[in-house]
Amino acid sequence: MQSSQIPWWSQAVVYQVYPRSFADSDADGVGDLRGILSRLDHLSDLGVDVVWLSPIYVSPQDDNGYDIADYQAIDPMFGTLEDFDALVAAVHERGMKLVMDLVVNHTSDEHPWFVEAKQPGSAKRDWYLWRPARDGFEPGTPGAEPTNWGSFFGGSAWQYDEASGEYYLHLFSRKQPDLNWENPEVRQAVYAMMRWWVDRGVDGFRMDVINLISKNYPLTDGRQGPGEPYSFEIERVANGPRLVEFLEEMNAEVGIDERQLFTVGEMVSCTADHARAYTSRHHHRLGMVFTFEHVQLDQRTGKLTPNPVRLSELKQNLAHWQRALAEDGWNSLYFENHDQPRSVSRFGDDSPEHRVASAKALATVLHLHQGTPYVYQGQEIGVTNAGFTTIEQYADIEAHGMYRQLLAAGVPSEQLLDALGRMGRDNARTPMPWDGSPHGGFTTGTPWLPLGAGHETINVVADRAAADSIFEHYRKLIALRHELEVVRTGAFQLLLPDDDTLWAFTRSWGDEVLLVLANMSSYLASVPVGELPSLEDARLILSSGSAGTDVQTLQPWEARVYRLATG
Ligand code: TEU
Repeated sequence: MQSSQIPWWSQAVVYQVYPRSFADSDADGVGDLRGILSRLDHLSDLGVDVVWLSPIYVSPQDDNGYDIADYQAIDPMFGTLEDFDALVAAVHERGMKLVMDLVVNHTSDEHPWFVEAKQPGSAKRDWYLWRPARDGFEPGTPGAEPTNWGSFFGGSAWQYDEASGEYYLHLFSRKQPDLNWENPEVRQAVYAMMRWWVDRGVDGFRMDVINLISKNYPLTDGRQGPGEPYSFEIERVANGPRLVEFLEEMNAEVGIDERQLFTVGEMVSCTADHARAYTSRHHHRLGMVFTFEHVQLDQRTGKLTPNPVRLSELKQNLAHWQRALAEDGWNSLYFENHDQPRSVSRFGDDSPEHRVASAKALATVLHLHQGTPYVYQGQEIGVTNAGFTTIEQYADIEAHGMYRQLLAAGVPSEQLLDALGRMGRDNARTPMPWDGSPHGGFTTGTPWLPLGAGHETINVVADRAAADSIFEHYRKLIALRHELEVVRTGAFQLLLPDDDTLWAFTRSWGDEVLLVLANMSSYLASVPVGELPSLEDARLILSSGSAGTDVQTLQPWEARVYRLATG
Protein backbone atom coordinates (compact mmCIF):
# COMPACT_ATOMS: atom_id res chain seq x y z
CA MET A 1 0.00 0.00 0.00
CA GLN A 2 1.37 3.43 -0.94
CA SER A 3 0.89 6.05 1.73
CA SER A 4 -0.84 8.35 -0.77
CA GLN A 5 -3.67 5.81 -1.01
CA ILE A 6 -4.07 5.59 2.71
CA PRO A 7 -6.99 7.45 4.24
CA TRP A 8 -6.10 10.02 6.92
CA TRP A 9 -7.72 8.04 9.68
CA SER A 10 -5.54 5.00 9.17
CA GLN A 11 -2.57 7.07 10.34
CA ALA A 12 -4.40 8.39 13.37
CA VAL A 13 -4.62 7.62 17.07
CA VAL A 14 -8.05 8.00 18.67
CA TYR A 15 -8.82 9.05 22.24
CA GLN A 16 -12.20 8.05 23.66
CA VAL A 17 -13.88 10.43 26.06
CA TYR A 18 -16.70 9.12 28.23
CA PRO A 19 -18.29 12.53 28.85
CA ARG A 20 -20.07 11.61 32.08
CA SER A 21 -16.77 10.80 33.74
CA PHE A 22 -14.23 13.09 32.13
CA ALA A 23 -14.49 16.55 33.69
CA ASP A 24 -17.33 18.37 35.43
CA SER A 25 -17.46 22.17 34.95
CA ASP A 26 -20.63 22.93 36.92
CA ALA A 27 -20.29 20.88 40.11
CA ASP A 28 -23.35 18.67 39.49
CA GLY A 29 -21.15 15.58 39.77
CA VAL A 30 -21.51 14.64 36.09
CA GLY A 31 -18.93 15.48 33.42
CA ASP A 32 -19.94 17.87 30.64
CA LEU A 33 -18.87 19.52 27.38
CA ARG A 34 -17.33 22.58 29.05
CA GLY A 35 -15.36 20.20 31.22
CA ILE A 36 -14.01 18.45 28.12
CA LEU A 37 -13.16 21.83 26.60
CA SER A 38 -11.16 22.76 29.69
CA ARG A 39 -9.08 19.59 29.40
CA LEU A 40 -8.28 19.60 25.69
CA ASP A 41 -4.64 20.44 26.34
CA HIS A 42 -4.26 17.03 27.98
CA LEU A 43 -5.22 15.49 24.63
CA SER A 44 -3.07 17.72 22.46
CA ASP A 45 -0.11 17.10 24.78
CA LEU A 46 -0.66 13.38 24.30
CA GLY A 47 -0.64 13.93 20.55
CA VAL A 48 -3.84 12.13 19.58
CA ASP A 49 -5.53 12.95 16.27
CA VAL A 50 -9.16 12.11 16.92
CA VAL A 51 -11.47 12.57 19.89
CA TRP A 52 -14.44 10.20 20.06
CA LEU A 53 -17.25 11.24 22.38
CA SER A 54 -19.57 8.63 23.86
CA PRO A 55 -23.22 9.79 23.53
CA ILE A 56 -24.10 13.32 24.67
CA TYR A 57 -27.61 13.43 23.17
CA VAL A 58 -30.85 13.94 25.09
CA SER A 59 -31.46 10.72 26.94
CA PRO A 60 -33.25 9.31 30.00
CA GLN A 61 -29.80 7.80 30.77
CA ASP A 62 -31.12 4.28 31.30
CA ASP A 63 -27.91 3.03 29.64
CA ASN A 64 -25.79 6.16 30.19
CA GLY A 65 -26.85 7.85 26.98
CA TYR A 66 -26.90 4.78 24.70
CA ASP A 67 -30.69 5.24 24.91
CA ILE A 68 -31.36 8.37 22.87
CA ALA A 69 -34.59 10.40 23.01
CA ASP A 70 -33.46 13.19 20.67
CA TYR A 71 -30.64 12.67 18.18
CA GLN A 72 -30.31 16.36 17.40
CA ALA A 73 -30.04 17.93 20.83
CA ILE A 74 -27.49 17.84 23.63
CA ASP A 75 -28.65 16.50 26.98
CA PRO A 76 -28.80 19.49 29.38
CA MET A 77 -26.64 17.44 31.75
CA PHE A 78 -23.81 17.78 29.23
CA GLY A 79 -24.51 21.34 28.06
CA THR A 80 -25.98 22.99 24.98
CA LEU A 81 -25.51 22.98 21.22
CA GLU A 82 -23.52 26.23 21.65
CA ASP A 83 -21.16 24.39 24.02
CA PHE A 84 -20.90 21.64 21.44
CA ASP A 85 -20.05 24.09 18.65
CA ALA A 86 -17.39 25.64 20.88
CA LEU A 87 -15.94 22.21 21.56
CA VAL A 88 -15.82 21.27 17.87
CA ALA A 89 -14.08 24.57 17.09
CA ALA A 90 -11.54 24.08 19.88
CA VAL A 91 -10.82 20.49 18.82
CA HIS A 92 -10.30 21.63 15.23
CA GLU A 93 -8.10 24.55 16.32
CA ARG A 94 -5.78 22.03 17.91
CA GLY A 95 -5.60 20.07 14.66
CA MET A 96 -7.71 17.22 15.98
CA LYS A 97 -10.97 15.72 14.66
CA LEU A 98 -14.18 14.99 16.50
CA VAL A 99 -16.12 11.75 16.15
CA MET A 100 -19.61 11.21 17.57
CA ASP A 101 -21.22 8.03 18.83
CA LEU A 102 -24.04 6.93 16.54
CA VAL A 103 -26.60 4.73 18.29
CA VAL A 104 -29.16 3.70 15.71
CA ASN A 105 -29.84 0.02 16.29
CA HIS A 106 -32.29 1.28 18.90
CA THR A 107 -33.67 4.50 20.32
CA SER A 108 -34.93 5.31 23.79
CA ASP A 109 -38.54 4.33 24.48
CA GLU A 110 -38.97 8.05 25.21
CA HIS A 111 -37.96 9.04 21.67
CA PRO A 112 -40.95 10.71 19.92
CA TRP A 113 -40.67 8.06 17.17
CA PHE A 114 -41.35 5.30 19.66
CA VAL A 115 -44.00 7.27 21.54
CA GLU A 116 -45.85 7.57 18.24
CA ALA A 117 -45.13 3.98 17.26
CA LYS A 118 -46.80 2.75 20.43
CA GLN A 119 -50.13 3.81 18.95
CA PRO A 120 -51.40 0.82 16.96
CA GLY A 121 -52.12 1.95 13.43
CA SER A 122 -49.88 5.00 13.67
CA ALA A 123 -47.68 5.91 10.72
CA LYS A 124 -44.57 5.01 12.73
CA ARG A 125 -45.83 1.66 14.07
CA ASP A 126 -43.57 -0.17 11.61
CA TRP A 127 -40.47 1.83 12.64
CA TYR A 128 -39.97 -0.72 15.45
CA LEU A 129 -40.31 -4.49 15.68
CA TRP A 130 -43.73 -5.47 17.01
CA ARG A 131 -44.85 -9.07 17.22
CA PRO A 132 -47.90 -10.87 18.63
CA ALA A 133 -47.64 -13.36 21.49
CA ARG A 134 -46.46 -16.89 20.76
CA ASP A 135 -49.19 -19.07 19.23
CA GLY A 136 -51.43 -20.62 21.82
CA PHE A 137 -50.26 -18.34 24.67
CA GLU A 138 -52.16 -15.67 26.50
CA PRO A 139 -50.37 -12.35 25.71
CA GLY A 140 -48.35 -11.05 28.64
CA THR A 141 -48.09 -14.40 30.45
CA PRO A 142 -44.81 -16.25 31.10
CA GLY A 143 -43.55 -17.98 27.96
CA ALA A 144 -45.77 -15.94 25.64
CA GLU A 145 -42.86 -13.86 24.31
CA PRO A 146 -42.68 -14.10 20.50
CA THR A 147 -39.23 -15.78 20.64
CA ASN A 148 -36.99 -17.18 23.36
CA TRP A 149 -34.28 -14.51 22.99
CA GLY A 150 -32.58 -13.02 26.02
CA SER A 151 -31.57 -9.37 26.13
CA PHE A 152 -27.91 -8.36 26.58
CA PHE A 153 -28.79 -6.92 29.96
CA GLY A 154 -30.71 -9.90 31.39
CA GLY A 155 -34.35 -10.97 31.01
CA SER A 156 -36.34 -11.45 27.80
CA ALA A 157 -35.58 -9.35 24.71
CA TRP A 158 -39.32 -8.75 24.29
CA GLN A 159 -41.44 -6.29 26.24
CA TYR A 160 -45.19 -6.71 26.39
CA ASP A 161 -47.21 -3.59 25.59
CA GLU A 162 -50.61 -3.97 27.20
CA ALA A 163 -52.28 -1.17 25.25
CA SER A 164 -51.77 -2.90 21.90
CA GLY A 165 -51.50 -6.50 23.10
CA GLU A 166 -48.21 -6.86 21.20
CA TYR A 167 -44.53 -7.14 22.12
CA TYR A 168 -41.64 -5.00 20.93
CA LEU A 169 -38.07 -6.19 20.52
CA HIS A 170 -35.29 -4.71 22.66
CA LEU A 171 -31.93 -6.47 22.40
CA PHE A 172 -30.67 -4.20 25.20
CA SER A 173 -32.84 -2.72 27.99
CA ARG A 174 -36.62 -2.49 27.68
CA LYS A 175 -36.05 1.26 27.40
CA GLN A 176 -34.03 0.65 24.19
CA PRO A 177 -36.50 -0.60 21.54
CA ASP A 178 -34.84 -1.85 18.33
CA LEU A 179 -35.52 0.14 15.18
CA ASN A 180 -36.86 -1.64 12.10
CA TRP A 181 -34.17 -1.00 9.49
CA GLU A 182 -36.25 -2.81 6.84
CA ASN A 183 -38.39 0.33 6.77
CA PRO A 184 -36.82 2.84 4.30
CA GLU A 185 -38.24 5.81 6.24
CA VAL A 186 -36.23 4.79 9.29
CA ARG A 187 -33.06 4.66 7.25
CA GLN A 188 -33.67 8.03 5.61
CA ALA A 189 -34.37 9.63 9.00
CA VAL A 190 -31.06 8.29 10.32
CA TYR A 191 -29.08 9.50 7.30
CA ALA A 192 -30.65 12.96 7.50
CA MET A 193 -29.65 13.16 11.16
CA MET A 194 -26.08 12.10 10.33
CA ARG A 195 -25.82 14.75 7.58
CA TRP A 196 -27.00 17.37 10.08
CA TRP A 197 -24.08 16.54 12.41
CA VAL A 198 -21.57 16.43 9.58
CA ASP A 199 -22.75 19.86 8.45
CA ARG A 200 -22.17 21.01 12.02
CA GLY A 201 -18.52 20.02 11.80
CA VAL A 202 -18.44 16.44 13.01
CA ASP A 203 -15.69 14.37 11.36
CA GLY A 204 -17.19 10.92 11.65
CA PHE A 205 -19.01 8.31 13.67
CA ARG A 206 -18.40 5.39 15.99
CA MET A 207 -21.39 3.20 15.20
CA ASP A 208 -22.87 1.36 18.14
CA VAL A 209 -23.64 -2.37 17.55
CA ILE A 210 -24.04 -1.55 13.87
CA ASN A 211 -24.07 -5.17 12.68
CA LEU A 212 -27.34 -5.73 14.55
CA ILE A 213 -29.32 -3.39 12.27
CA SER A 214 -30.04 -6.12 9.72
CA LYS A 215 -31.72 -9.06 11.44
CA ASN A 216 -32.41 -12.51 10.10
CA TYR A 217 -36.11 -12.70 9.25
CA PRO A 218 -38.43 -14.25 10.20
CA LEU A 219 -37.58 -13.79 13.88
CA THR A 220 -37.69 -17.30 15.33
CA ASP A 221 -36.49 -19.17 18.43
CA GLY A 222 -32.75 -19.65 18.88
CA ARG A 223 -30.74 -22.48 20.41
CA GLN A 224 -31.05 -22.58 24.17
CA GLY A 225 -28.53 -24.40 26.33
CA PRO A 226 -29.70 -26.64 29.19
CA GLY A 227 -30.57 -24.54 32.22
CA GLU A 228 -30.34 -21.30 30.23
CA PRO A 229 -33.39 -19.10 30.77
CA TYR A 230 -33.13 -17.60 27.28
CA SER A 231 -31.40 -18.10 23.96
CA PHE A 232 -28.31 -16.03 23.21
CA GLU A 233 -27.82 -17.21 19.66
CA ILE A 234 -26.49 -13.91 18.48
CA GLU A 235 -26.26 -15.00 14.82
CA ARG A 236 -30.05 -14.61 14.61
CA VAL A 237 -29.72 -10.87 14.95
CA ALA A 238 -26.14 -10.09 13.86
CA ASN A 239 -24.65 -9.71 10.37
CA GLY A 240 -28.06 -10.08 8.73
CA PRO A 241 -28.51 -10.43 4.95
CA ARG A 242 -29.03 -6.70 4.30
CA LEU A 243 -26.17 -5.35 6.45
CA VAL A 244 -23.80 -4.62 3.56
CA GLU A 245 -26.60 -3.00 1.59
CA PHE A 246 -27.50 -0.74 4.53
CA LEU A 247 -23.86 0.22 5.15
CA GLU A 248 -23.36 1.09 1.49
CA GLU A 249 -26.59 3.05 1.38
CA MET A 250 -25.57 4.99 4.50
CA ASN A 251 -22.12 5.64 3.07
CA ALA A 252 -23.60 7.05 -0.14
CA GLU A 253 -26.44 9.00 1.48
CA VAL A 254 -24.24 10.64 4.11
CA GLY A 255 -21.27 11.00 1.77
CA ILE A 256 -19.00 9.13 4.15
CA ASP A 257 -16.20 8.24 1.75
CA GLU A 258 -16.76 11.27 -0.42
CA ARG A 259 -16.28 13.58 2.57
CA GLN A 260 -13.53 11.35 4.03
CA LEU A 261 -15.41 10.81 7.24
CA PHE A 262 -14.09 8.57 9.96
CA THR A 263 -16.15 5.46 10.70
CA VAL A 264 -15.71 2.56 13.06
CA GLY A 265 -18.48 0.01 13.42
CA GLU A 266 -18.83 -1.73 16.75
CA MET A 267 -19.70 -5.33 15.95
CA VAL A 268 -20.64 -8.12 18.28
CA SER A 269 -20.03 -11.57 16.81
CA CYS A 270 -17.78 -10.31 14.04
CA THR A 271 -15.02 -12.47 12.60
CA ALA A 272 -11.95 -11.21 10.76
CA ASP A 273 -13.54 -12.38 7.50
CA HIS A 274 -16.62 -10.29 8.20
CA ALA A 275 -14.37 -7.35 9.05
CA ARG A 276 -12.48 -7.65 5.77
CA ALA A 277 -15.73 -7.57 3.85
CA TYR A 278 -17.03 -4.56 5.78
CA THR A 279 -13.80 -2.54 5.58
CA SER A 280 -12.52 -3.54 2.15
CA ARG A 281 -10.88 -0.76 0.17
CA HIS A 282 -12.78 -1.94 -2.89
CA HIS A 283 -16.14 -0.98 -1.44
CA HIS A 284 -17.70 1.99 0.31
CA ARG A 285 -18.76 0.59 3.67
CA LEU A 286 -16.80 1.25 6.87
CA GLY A 287 -13.32 2.47 7.78
CA MET A 288 -12.80 -0.19 10.44
CA VAL A 289 -14.67 -2.28 12.97
CA PHE A 290 -14.37 -3.03 16.66
CA THR A 291 -14.24 -6.76 17.14
CA PHE A 292 -15.06 -8.44 20.44
CA GLU A 293 -12.97 -11.57 19.86
CA HIS A 294 -9.93 -10.64 21.94
CA VAL A 295 -11.98 -9.19 24.79
CA GLN A 296 -14.14 -12.28 25.02
CA LEU A 297 -11.30 -14.79 25.37
CA ASP A 298 -11.69 -14.57 29.15
CA GLN A 299 -15.48 -15.01 29.15
CA ARG A 300 -16.06 -18.23 27.23
CA THR A 301 -18.85 -19.34 29.52
CA GLY A 302 -20.17 -15.89 30.27
CA LYS A 303 -19.06 -12.48 31.42
CA LEU A 304 -19.66 -13.18 35.09
CA THR A 305 -17.96 -16.59 34.99
CA PRO A 306 -14.58 -15.41 33.65
CA ASN A 307 -11.83 -17.86 32.76
CA PRO A 308 -8.06 -17.32 32.69
CA VAL A 309 -6.48 -16.50 29.32
CA ARG A 310 -2.98 -17.44 28.21
CA LEU A 311 -0.84 -14.75 26.62
CA SER A 312 -0.43 -17.00 23.59
CA GLU A 313 -4.20 -16.95 22.97
CA LEU A 314 -4.40 -13.18 23.20
CA LYS A 315 -1.46 -12.43 20.94
CA GLN A 316 -2.42 -15.14 18.44
CA ASN A 317 -5.88 -13.62 18.18
CA LEU A 318 -4.47 -10.17 17.40
CA ALA A 319 -2.01 -11.74 14.95
CA HIS A 320 -4.87 -13.54 13.22
CA TRP A 321 -6.60 -10.19 12.64
CA GLN A 322 -3.32 -8.63 11.46
CA ARG A 323 -2.95 -11.38 8.86
CA ALA A 324 -6.59 -11.37 7.82
CA LEU A 325 -6.60 -7.63 7.12
CA ALA A 326 -3.05 -7.33 5.81
CA GLU A 327 -3.95 -7.05 2.14
CA ASP A 328 -7.36 -5.46 2.36
CA GLY A 329 -9.41 -3.86 5.13
CA TRP A 330 -8.14 -2.12 8.23
CA ASN A 331 -7.80 -2.99 11.95
CA SER A 332 -8.79 -1.05 15.01
CA LEU A 333 -6.54 -1.68 18.01
CA TYR A 334 -8.03 -1.51 21.48
CA PHE A 335 -7.74 -3.01 24.94
CA GLU A 336 -10.15 -0.66 26.70
CA ASN A 337 -13.36 1.26 26.28
CA HIS A 338 -16.34 2.19 28.46
CA ASP A 339 -17.65 -1.41 28.35
CA GLN A 340 -14.42 -3.20 29.27
CA PRO A 341 -12.48 -3.51 32.51
CA ARG A 342 -9.16 -1.66 32.81
CA SER A 343 -6.44 -3.39 30.80
CA VAL A 344 -3.72 -2.98 33.42
CA SER A 345 -5.91 -4.94 35.85
CA ARG A 346 -7.08 -7.44 33.26
CA PHE A 347 -4.01 -8.25 31.16
CA GLY A 348 -1.25 -6.58 33.21
CA ASP A 349 -0.35 -6.54 36.89
CA ASP A 350 -1.98 -3.69 38.79
CA SER A 351 0.01 -4.19 42.00
CA PRO A 352 1.98 -1.07 43.07
CA GLU A 353 5.18 -2.84 42.09
CA HIS A 354 4.24 -3.62 38.48
CA ARG A 355 1.39 -1.30 37.50
CA VAL A 356 3.48 1.29 35.68
CA ALA A 357 5.66 -1.17 33.80
CA SER A 358 2.76 -3.41 32.79
CA ALA A 359 0.68 -0.44 31.57
CA LYS A 360 3.61 0.56 29.36
CA ALA A 361 4.20 -2.98 28.10
CA LEU A 362 0.54 -3.28 27.09
CA ALA A 363 0.67 0.12 25.39
CA THR A 364 3.83 -0.80 23.50
CA VAL A 365 2.57 -4.05 22.04
CA LEU A 366 -0.83 -2.63 21.09
CA HIS A 367 0.48 0.56 19.48
CA LEU A 368 3.07 -1.28 17.43
CA HIS A 369 0.47 -3.41 15.66
CA GLN A 370 -0.94 -2.31 12.32
CA GLY A 371 -4.23 -0.47 12.58
CA THR A 372 -5.73 2.53 14.32
CA PRO A 373 -5.00 2.54 18.07
CA TYR A 374 -7.57 3.71 20.60
CA VAL A 375 -6.73 5.17 23.99
CA TYR A 376 -9.59 5.16 26.49
CA GLN A 377 -9.57 7.98 29.04
CA GLY A 378 -7.35 7.10 31.98
CA GLN A 379 -5.58 4.28 30.12
CA GLU A 380 -2.76 6.75 29.38
CA ILE A 381 -1.99 7.01 33.10
CA GLY A 382 -2.60 3.34 33.97
CA VAL A 383 -5.92 3.69 35.82
CA THR A 384 -6.90 0.38 37.46
CA ASN A 385 -10.26 -1.33 38.04
CA ALA A 386 -12.69 0.43 40.38
CA GLY A 387 -12.29 -1.87 43.38
CA PHE A 388 -16.04 -2.00 44.09
CA THR A 389 -17.13 -4.75 46.51
CA THR A 390 -20.90 -4.28 46.93
CA ILE A 391 -23.67 -4.29 44.31
CA GLU A 392 -24.83 -0.87 45.56
CA GLN A 393 -21.60 0.71 44.33
CA TYR A 394 -22.47 -0.18 40.72
CA ALA A 395 -24.58 2.12 38.57
CA ASP A 396 -24.46 0.12 35.33
CA ILE A 397 -27.72 -1.40 34.09
CA GLU A 398 -25.79 -4.40 32.75
CA ALA A 399 -24.18 -5.10 36.14
CA HIS A 400 -27.54 -5.02 37.92
CA GLY A 401 -29.35 -7.00 35.20
CA MET A 402 -26.77 -9.79 35.06
CA TYR A 403 -26.41 -9.86 38.83
CA ARG A 404 -30.18 -10.26 39.31
CA GLN A 405 -30.50 -12.95 36.66
CA LEU A 406 -27.58 -15.05 37.93
CA LEU A 407 -28.48 -14.62 41.59
CA ALA A 408 -31.96 -15.93 40.77
CA ALA A 409 -30.31 -18.88 39.00
CA GLY A 410 -28.53 -19.75 42.26
CA VAL A 411 -25.03 -18.31 41.72
CA PRO A 412 -23.68 -17.08 45.08
CA SER A 413 -23.51 -13.33 45.51
CA GLU A 414 -19.78 -13.37 46.49
CA GLN A 415 -18.94 -15.08 43.23
CA LEU A 416 -20.90 -12.53 41.22
CA LEU A 417 -19.36 -9.58 43.05
CA ASP A 418 -15.90 -10.99 42.50
CA ALA A 419 -16.65 -11.39 38.77
CA LEU A 420 -18.13 -7.89 38.52
CA GLY A 421 -15.04 -6.55 40.25
CA ARG A 422 -12.98 -8.04 37.45
CA MET A 423 -15.27 -7.67 34.44
CA GLY A 424 -17.96 -5.05 35.19
CA ARG A 425 -18.33 -2.06 32.88
CA ASP A 426 -18.21 0.46 35.74
CA ASN A 427 -14.53 -0.42 36.16
CA ALA A 428 -13.89 1.84 33.19
CA ARG A 429 -16.52 4.42 34.07
CA THR A 430 -15.16 5.82 37.33
CA PRO A 431 -14.45 9.55 37.10
CA MET A 432 -11.14 10.61 35.56
CA PRO A 433 -8.60 11.24 38.32
CA TRP A 434 -6.92 14.52 37.35
CA ASP A 435 -5.13 15.16 40.64
CA GLY A 436 -4.81 13.94 44.22
CA SER A 437 -7.67 16.02 45.67
CA PRO A 438 -10.70 14.26 47.26
CA HIS A 439 -12.75 13.95 44.03
CA GLY A 440 -9.66 13.78 41.90
CA GLY A 441 -10.21 17.25 40.41
CA PHE A 442 -13.09 15.71 38.44
CA THR A 443 -15.78 17.67 40.25
CA THR A 444 -16.23 19.98 43.21
CA GLY A 445 -19.65 18.37 43.78
CA THR A 446 -20.48 14.75 44.53
CA PRO A 447 -19.36 12.45 41.70
CA TRP A 448 -22.16 10.37 40.11
CA LEU A 449 -19.99 7.26 40.55
CA PRO A 450 -17.25 6.93 43.18
CA LEU A 451 -13.69 7.44 41.97
CA GLY A 452 -11.68 4.27 41.45
CA ALA A 453 -9.46 2.76 44.11
CA GLY A 454 -6.06 4.39 44.39
CA HIS A 455 -6.94 7.70 42.73
CA GLU A 456 -5.01 9.53 45.46
CA THR A 457 -1.80 8.28 43.88
CA ILE A 458 -2.95 7.21 40.39
CA ASN A 459 -3.87 10.50 38.73
CA VAL A 460 -2.79 12.75 35.86
CA VAL A 461 -0.71 15.17 37.94
CA ALA A 462 1.16 12.38 39.71
CA ASP A 463 1.81 10.40 36.54
CA ARG A 464 2.97 13.34 34.48
CA ALA A 465 5.35 14.40 37.26
CA ALA A 466 6.87 10.93 37.62
CA ALA A 467 10.20 10.06 36.08
CA ASP A 468 8.66 6.85 34.70
CA SER A 469 5.43 8.48 33.46
CA ILE A 470 3.02 6.23 31.54
CA PHE A 471 1.60 9.31 29.82
CA GLU A 472 5.06 10.12 28.49
CA HIS A 473 5.39 6.58 27.16
CA TYR A 474 2.05 6.88 25.32
CA ARG A 475 3.17 10.24 23.96
CA LYS A 476 6.30 8.61 22.53
CA LEU A 477 4.34 5.71 21.02
CA ILE A 478 1.93 8.12 19.34
CA ALA A 479 4.80 10.25 18.07
CA LEU A 480 6.53 7.12 16.73
CA ARG A 481 3.43 6.22 14.72
CA HIS A 482 3.29 9.71 13.27
CA GLU A 483 6.98 9.59 12.43
CA LEU A 484 7.50 6.12 10.98
CA GLU A 485 5.84 4.63 7.94
CA VAL A 486 6.83 1.16 9.16
CA VAL A 487 4.62 1.60 12.23
CA ARG A 488 1.67 2.67 10.13
CA THR A 489 1.87 0.26 7.22
CA GLY A 490 4.68 -2.24 7.85
CA ALA A 491 3.92 -5.95 7.47
CA PHE A 492 3.32 -7.76 10.74
CA GLN A 493 4.85 -11.06 11.77
CA LEU A 494 4.28 -12.74 15.12
CA LEU A 495 7.36 -14.46 16.60
CA LEU A 496 7.37 -17.08 19.38
CA PRO A 497 3.61 -17.65 18.94
CA ASP A 498 3.35 -20.25 21.69
CA ASP A 499 5.39 -18.40 24.30
CA ASP A 500 3.21 -17.44 27.26
CA THR A 501 5.67 -14.90 28.67
CA LEU A 502 7.08 -12.93 25.75
CA TRP A 503 5.16 -10.94 23.15
CA ALA A 504 7.46 -10.58 20.16
CA PHE A 505 6.83 -9.51 16.58
CA THR A 506 8.38 -7.69 13.69
CA ARG A 507 7.06 -4.93 11.46
CA SER A 508 8.70 -4.55 8.07
CA TRP A 509 8.46 -1.89 5.41
CA GLY A 510 10.98 -1.88 2.59
CA ASP A 511 14.39 -2.30 4.21
CA GLU A 512 13.20 -1.18 7.55
CA VAL A 513 12.46 -3.79 10.22
CA LEU A 514 11.31 -3.15 13.76
CA LEU A 515 11.44 -5.82 16.44
CA VAL A 516 9.03 -5.44 19.32
CA LEU A 517 9.88 -7.49 22.38
CA ALA A 518 7.99 -7.43 25.65
CA ASN A 519 8.09 -9.46 28.82
CA MET A 520 4.41 -9.81 29.71
CA SER A 521 5.06 -11.25 33.15
CA SER A 522 5.98 -10.07 36.63
CA TYR A 523 9.18 -12.15 36.61
CA LEU A 524 12.57 -11.82 34.96
CA ALA A 525 12.78 -13.43 31.51
CA SER A 526 15.71 -14.13 29.23
CA VAL A 527 15.83 -12.99 25.63
CA PRO A 528 15.77 -16.25 23.60
CA VAL A 529 18.64 -15.13 21.42
CA GLY A 530 18.65 -17.95 18.85
CA GLU A 531 14.91 -17.72 18.27
CA LEU A 532 14.82 -14.03 17.44
CA PRO A 533 16.38 -11.96 14.64
CA SER A 534 19.93 -10.88 15.54
CA LEU A 535 20.15 -7.88 17.82
CA GLU A 536 23.68 -7.20 16.67
CA ASP A 537 23.84 -3.60 15.49
CA ALA A 538 20.15 -3.26 16.33
CA ARG A 539 19.24 0.16 17.67
CA LEU A 540 16.88 0.52 20.60
CA ILE A 541 14.42 3.22 19.50
CA LEU A 542 11.93 2.98 22.34
CA SER A 543 11.80 1.20 25.65
CA SER A 544 9.59 1.14 28.68
CA GLY A 545 12.58 2.35 30.62
CA SER A 546 12.81 -0.50 33.08
CA ALA A 547 15.96 -2.12 31.64
CA GLY A 548 18.60 -3.67 33.88
CA THR A 549 22.29 -3.77 33.00
CA ASP A 550 22.19 -7.12 31.19
CA VAL A 551 20.55 -6.76 27.76
CA GLN A 552 19.87 -10.50 27.59
CA THR A 553 17.52 -10.23 30.56
CA LEU A 554 14.12 -8.62 30.38
CA GLN A 555 12.91 -7.05 33.59
CA PRO A 556 9.29 -7.75 34.63
CA TRP A 557 7.00 -6.12 32.03
CA GLU A 558 9.94 -4.59 30.19
CA ALA A 559 9.14 -3.66 26.58
CA ARG A 560 11.64 -2.73 23.87
CA VAL A 561 11.36 -1.61 20.27
CA TYR A 562 14.48 -2.17 18.15
CA ARG A 563 15.28 -1.06 14.65
CA LEU A 564 17.16 -3.98 13.15
CA ALA A 565 20.19 -3.62 10.95
CA THR A 566 19.25 -4.98 7.52
CA GLY A 567 20.84 -5.32 4.10
O1 TEU B 1 -22.17 -2.18 23.41
C1 TEU B 1 -22.58 -3.37 22.81
C2 TEU B 1 -22.45 -4.53 23.62
O2 TEU B 1 -22.77 -5.58 23.12
C3 TEU B 1 -21.91 -4.43 25.01
O3 TEU B 1 -22.51 -3.51 25.79
C4 TEU B 1 -22.14 -5.70 25.62
O4 TEU B 1 -23.47 -5.75 26.01
C5 TEU B 1 -21.31 -5.91 26.83
O5 TEU B 1 -20.07 -5.35 26.75
C6 TEU B 1 -21.16 -7.40 26.99
O6 TEU B 1 -21.05 -7.70 28.31
C7 TEU B 1 -22.68 -0.98 22.96
C8 TEU B 1 -22.21 0.15 23.86
O7 TEU B 1 -20.81 0.26 23.77
C9 TEU B 1 -22.70 -0.11 25.24
O8 TEU B 1 -22.22 0.84 26.16
C10 TEU B 1 -24.21 -0.09 25.19
O9 TEU B 1 -24.72 -0.45 26.44
C11 TEU B 1 -24.77 -1.03 24.15
O10 TEU B 1 -24.10 -0.98 22.91
C12 TEU B 1 -26.20 -0.67 23.84
O11 TEU B 1 -26.26 0.53 23.15
